[in-house]
Amino acid sequence: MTDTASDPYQLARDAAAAIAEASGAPTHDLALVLGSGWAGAADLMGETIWQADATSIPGFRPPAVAGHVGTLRSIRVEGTGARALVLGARTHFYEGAGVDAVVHGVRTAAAAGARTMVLTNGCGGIDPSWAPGTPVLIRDQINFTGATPLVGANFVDLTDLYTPALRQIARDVDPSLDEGVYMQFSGPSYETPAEVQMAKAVGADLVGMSTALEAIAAREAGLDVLGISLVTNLAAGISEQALSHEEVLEAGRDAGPRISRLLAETVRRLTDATA
Ligand code: 8IG
Repeated sequence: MTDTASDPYQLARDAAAAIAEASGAPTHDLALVLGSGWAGAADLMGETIWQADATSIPGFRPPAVAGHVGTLRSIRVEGTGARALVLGARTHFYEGAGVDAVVHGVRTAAAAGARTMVLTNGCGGIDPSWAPGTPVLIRDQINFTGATPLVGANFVDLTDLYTPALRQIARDVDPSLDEGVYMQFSGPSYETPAEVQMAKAVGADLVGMSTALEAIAAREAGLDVLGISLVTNLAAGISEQALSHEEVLEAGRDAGPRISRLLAETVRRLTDATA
């Protein structure tokens, strides 16, 4: 099947070719998705060689959420010279565009040559010791969407979905980083307090509306995956406070300097290790 309209992998190859052409970089070494609160975090990584509105590249949809910036960037990583493809926004499952649209950025990164996918997000925290603004490394995940990007008898092994060696690099950069299990809900409502208690009972530490489907697609494509969540709010019922999108944006702004340094230094070290 080579028909772009019906083959999401071909659409990703078309997108990668368009990025190569527009950016002047025939391949990229790694890619990052910047989630809620992470928009400024790529600025310290290196020099932006190219940037464009994502909608100028095949298969990318305009962002649906305030605070998500739909920009694609090609960055030359400071110190290592590796090229990083930065996806400044994601398509969420709750937009109803289907799982292929959700994982298009990941498949495009793989088609562009990336070996490593860094997935970031803003999420709710279940551990009350994680104040809003705390970054947490994703150790494992629970895909609670009822969906998957995989089709057919494609039995992808997810035992070490979040590559242990990459987590170690992030912890070397920031030894105070905790790790947790991320549970992807469909959204777009936040959880009820009862759902948060269910998530806790099945082993989740973080609740959100992204990342898990993307991580599966990344692993299908053979990429190493690093996931970092920014706890922007305590999950519903964990604190007295009701949840608001403003709270989420504010926590991201306040955490900016710390997570920017964490991301930039982690990317520098992991491109040092793989270059
Ligand atoms: I930012 O508390 C953010 N995204 N499901 N729950 C879910 N998604 C989120 C939350 C949250 N906070």
